[in-house]
Amino acid sequence: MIVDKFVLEPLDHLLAHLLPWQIVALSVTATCISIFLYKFLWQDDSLFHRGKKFGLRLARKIPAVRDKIAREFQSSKERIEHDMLKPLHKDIRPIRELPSSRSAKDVLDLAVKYKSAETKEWDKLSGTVYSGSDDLTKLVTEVYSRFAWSNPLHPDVFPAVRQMEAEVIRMTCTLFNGNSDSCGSMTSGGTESILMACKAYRDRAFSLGITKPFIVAPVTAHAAFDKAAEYLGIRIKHIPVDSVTCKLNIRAMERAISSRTCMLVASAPQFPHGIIDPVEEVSRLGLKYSIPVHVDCCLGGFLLPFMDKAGFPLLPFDFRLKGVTSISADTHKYAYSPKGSSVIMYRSDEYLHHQYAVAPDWPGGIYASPSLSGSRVGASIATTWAVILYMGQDGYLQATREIIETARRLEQGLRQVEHISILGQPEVSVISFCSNSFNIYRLSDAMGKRGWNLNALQFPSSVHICVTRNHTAPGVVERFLQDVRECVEEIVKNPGEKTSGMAAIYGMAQSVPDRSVVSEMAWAYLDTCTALPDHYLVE
Ligand SMILES: *Cc1c(COP(=O)(O)O)cnc(C)c1O
Ligand SMILES: CC(=O)N[C@H]1CO[C@H](CO)[C@@H](O)[C@@H]1O
Repeated sequence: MIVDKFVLEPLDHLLAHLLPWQIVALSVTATCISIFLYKFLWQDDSLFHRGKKFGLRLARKIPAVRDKIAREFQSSKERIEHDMLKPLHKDIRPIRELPSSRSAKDVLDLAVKYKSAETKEWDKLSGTVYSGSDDLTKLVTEVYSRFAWSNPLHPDVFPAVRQMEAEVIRMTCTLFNGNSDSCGSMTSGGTESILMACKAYRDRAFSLGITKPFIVAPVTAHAAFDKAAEYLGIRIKHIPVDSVTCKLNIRAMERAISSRTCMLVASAPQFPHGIIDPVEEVSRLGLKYSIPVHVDCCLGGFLLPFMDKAGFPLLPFDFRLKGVTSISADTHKYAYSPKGSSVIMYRSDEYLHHQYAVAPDWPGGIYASPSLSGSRVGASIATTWAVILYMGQDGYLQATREIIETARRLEQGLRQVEHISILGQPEVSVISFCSNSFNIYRLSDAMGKRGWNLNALQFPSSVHICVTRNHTAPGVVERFLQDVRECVEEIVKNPGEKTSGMAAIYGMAQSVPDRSVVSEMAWAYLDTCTALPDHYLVE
């Protein structure tokens, strides 16, 4: 009745003088406008965000802004080139064309000459080389030489490598308390492992009728998740972490979940601050909403499973938690195998099957591959297998004990340095710190001049050191702390001094509101990585 009186009657009255074709035309136009508005307003990117991007794009057209960006860009580019394109050796000329053949001895001599330009101070690196001990180098190169030509794409030709991969996967699943249903693949590294998990969960979501799936991950989750989202054409929602503990805000994660969520992510530990997310609670969310949970144990891979026994008890983080459906663990970090090796594990093949890629109709044959690569480095599987057997339970336990003890000693020492504070309560091997008194990147620059290679972090400005086996040698922690104290003392004498080097680049990059400018600078960095300019080589 009410509808009749207040809606339909006035509408009739309004349209009474229109011709039928006009009513049809009006309806079509109104429908089109509604669809347009709906599409314009309801996008994955909020209206506010799109407006901001548009505003920043406009701002770049203003001559003063454009010139300032160009100047900053040029000076960053020069700084990057200056740092990276130093000549290796005064009589090494870059090779640009295929030379005529040389003897193996000549080539090896030249390789050794190239190598001599690289640092030998591995105990001054953050992460990067996780062991590098001479006994491992010997084992790895001997095993490599025997498997140099193997390719697990052909298990019929290379059954040994097939079995080695199966054994590495099984040993790793067992280490993470997977039962006999657990399964997985070896990949070329943490990034590929994460990419594969995201691919599996995206395709699982597709199979459930979710057309635009998205990942929900803490903002501190590794950038490999952003890369995966980019490659896979899906979206990622970043969840903030607590500003003091650096731990994932679980309530914010729950609020971000929707019917389109294809996976939840927890890190154990996360790369920036070495903090373990509340994996148990993420697992519970996964069970509550029937969403798969990936635990990124890339860094913690071969440390966390040994920490209880080493005397540093942890809450459960692995397949013991019912909601955890996959785990990535890098063998090329704390399992001490050479780079190019990681394991992605699943609770059952129900998930793994979504990772596989099969082209059943290819004229080249029925093509099936488990992960990103087609042909794979069999030797990398063999060396990983060899290193794992060589280390064994007791070897990893001992290494974990030494590394965590070293990290705790380093943390305690840093806590005593004035003007520096540690972020959160580091639980594993990474310790991040910042300063309220000065620009922390100046400290990493000053330490860099003394040969120490720290990782720069942002939002908030901080740096970290990732403790490896090499730091466990006597005196390394003491030398590090001594250098930190001296550098800090030097810096606070002049806290407002103009920055240079990394400090300047990071300081500037964080203050740029238009993040696409920062991306372009990163392209300049990547371009430099493969550059062979002449002018740097004539000294
Ligand atoms: C190292 C790391 C990764 C993956 O890195 P790769 O360089 O591809 O091996 C992922 N997550 C965390 C927490 C890491 O530390
Ligand atoms: C314990 C360990 O791995 N030590 C290594 C540290 O790095 C040097 C090279 O700088 C190796 O020779 C050591 O064996």
